[in-house]
Amino acid sequence: YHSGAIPRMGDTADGSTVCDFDEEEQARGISLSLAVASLVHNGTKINLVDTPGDPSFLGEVISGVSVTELTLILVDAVAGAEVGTELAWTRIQAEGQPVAILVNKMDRENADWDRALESLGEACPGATLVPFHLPIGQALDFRGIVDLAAEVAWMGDGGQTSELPHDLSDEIEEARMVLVEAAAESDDELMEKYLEGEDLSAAEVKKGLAAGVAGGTIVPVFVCSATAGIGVHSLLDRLVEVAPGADQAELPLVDGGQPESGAEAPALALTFRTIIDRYRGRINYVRVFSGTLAKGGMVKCSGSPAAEPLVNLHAAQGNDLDNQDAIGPGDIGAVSKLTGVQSGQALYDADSEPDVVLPTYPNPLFSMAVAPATQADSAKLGQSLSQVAEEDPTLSIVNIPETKQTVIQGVGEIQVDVALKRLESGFGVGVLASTPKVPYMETVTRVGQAQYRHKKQSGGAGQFAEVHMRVEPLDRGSGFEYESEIYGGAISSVYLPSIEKGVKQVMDEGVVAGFPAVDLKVVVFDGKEHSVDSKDIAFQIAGREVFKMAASEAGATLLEPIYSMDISVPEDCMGDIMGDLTNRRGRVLGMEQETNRSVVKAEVPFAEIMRYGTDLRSMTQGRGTYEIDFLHYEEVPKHLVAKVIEGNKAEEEDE
Ligand SMILES: Nc1nc2c(ncn2[C@@H]2O[C@H](COP(=O)(O)OP(=O)(O)O)[C@@H](O)[C@H]2O)c(=O)[nH]1
Ligand SMILES: [Mg+2]
Repeated sequence: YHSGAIPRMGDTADGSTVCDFDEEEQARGISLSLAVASLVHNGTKINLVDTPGDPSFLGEVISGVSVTELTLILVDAVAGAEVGTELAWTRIQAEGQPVAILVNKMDRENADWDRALESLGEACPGATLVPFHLPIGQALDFRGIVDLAAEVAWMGDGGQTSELPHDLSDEIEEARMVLVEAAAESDDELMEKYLEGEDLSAAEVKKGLAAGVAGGTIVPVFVCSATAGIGVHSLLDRLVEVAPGADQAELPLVDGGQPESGAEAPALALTFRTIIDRYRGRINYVRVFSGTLAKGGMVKCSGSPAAEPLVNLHAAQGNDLDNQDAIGPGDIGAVSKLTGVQSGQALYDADSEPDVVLPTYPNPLFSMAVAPATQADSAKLGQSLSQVAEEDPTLSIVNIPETKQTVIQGVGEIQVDVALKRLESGFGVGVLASTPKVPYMETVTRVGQAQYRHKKQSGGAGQFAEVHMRVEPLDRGSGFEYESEIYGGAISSVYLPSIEKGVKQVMDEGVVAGFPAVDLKVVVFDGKEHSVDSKDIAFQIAGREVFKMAASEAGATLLEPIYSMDISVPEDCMGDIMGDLTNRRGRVLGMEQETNRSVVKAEVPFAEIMRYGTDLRSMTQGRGTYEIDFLHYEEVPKHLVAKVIEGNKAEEEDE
């Protein structure tokens, strides 16, 4: 608004802001997905990608970082740096992107610049925080700002600079020295000049600051009141000067090279947000890295091999799309009606085949089992679920064969909750959501054998089959093997597949607690048949029964999935985390120190970490993060098997 890009300042209170246009966002009053807006300042176009703050939406932050040159972290001047600030800083650091910080809401009662700066120092370890602004007055008395690089003051929301306030001259001089020194330190030549006592010119200071910001050695701190419009103009002035330009953006190739750059190079873009709109169809937001996406051109996408024409290109301002003919290098826009293109994929000229490094999203941490609320919902559920998931690279829908459940997986609870709400509001599908079952499997632990005779002679045609069977354990991941050791024709070979069929039926249903059996070998070593009464069905039944008995003799038990975990917490939480991991039957493999955080590596049964996010939040006041990755299956400890069987029985009775 202050840049003139939109005629009226939106308000979250009435849902009129540009970037929170979704119904659910307006209802909750928070951003739930990333949004795009742009403005032109001093002849430079600035594309803004606004991301949600809740940790559930980490995927949106990763998408945003992948298409921008700098991250601006906003901090409330009253609260100072919060848990989210620290998490954002750590994350963006890891992504290797330049950061600037904006202390906003300086007009609010109890806003405090010094306190905010101090808290930022703690939340952003390792950051060289360099104030680019000083506030003039604060809280209810906040009247303007000093722009230290330009050495001017801006009073109120006026569009005019004014002289530096005399009563702040000491503070200004001190802060200016820090700024100039930071500029000098970013450039050897400037440093030499500075050490020789020479004054740096305005252009030199600017050059040094830009180098420091791009290299991540300077984290500029600005102050403003967005609603009152104080400090905004100067913030844009400085960003245009010191933020890396779009021409500095890099989209590296897998082989370590760089794609050709410039407007004439083959088009190469990254998609970073997909919306499937009821009226407008599929919309993909894209950032062009090199070349030009032009209307009528043919493009391919890293996710699907077929070339498609670019039919509709748009400039995007929040939810509003304006048609345009091309999106040039460095710019952000939207493409509609591309089938099969999702966020986090490369979009490129159909004649080229660049193998670019795509953003990597975290593995799912939170999941819910979903089932249709009614028969009518059941028909629509599958398709609407996959549409909801297609909009978000960190949401996925999986059918878990072990539990026969459909599960929606994401990063956090709010994210999954919002997705389920969308099913109701956007697609009119009612769903029942529940905590998913653990996908246990079953196996045997030793060699066991049994024999079974199936005989039916009452009325009509009789049935006869006798099978002697041995069951042996196999290595994890081997699956199922079936063999015959019948010599001399005790059972005709035509009946061997019948027995196998019977065995497989039981393996699907399990013999311990209803989970599929794996990693075992079945050997038929003897049996009997009858010339008239033996038939396929008789051997299937005998196969089923003898397998149940032999598997039980072979010490049938449960297998559970084990995940590797990387848990990052503030040092002072380590004790609690380690104790808690022990309670969860976790094996701690190691511990690493990263600045003021500790990273624990452990292997933990999935059953124990299904809601780890909630517990970690309370153990660390929200300051912990974790990642998980499926490792393998292991036997459930003997003393817990009965508990799982009980639990599963109870659930089945409920259903
Ligand atoms: N007093 C004051 N309120 C502000 C300022 N900037 C934003 N707000 C209010 O803070 C609330 C949250 O703003 P929003 O832009 O949704 O923040 P987000 O959660 O970071 O996206 C809204 O009610 C805004 O009106 C400011 O500079 N001063
Ligand atoms: Mg927002």
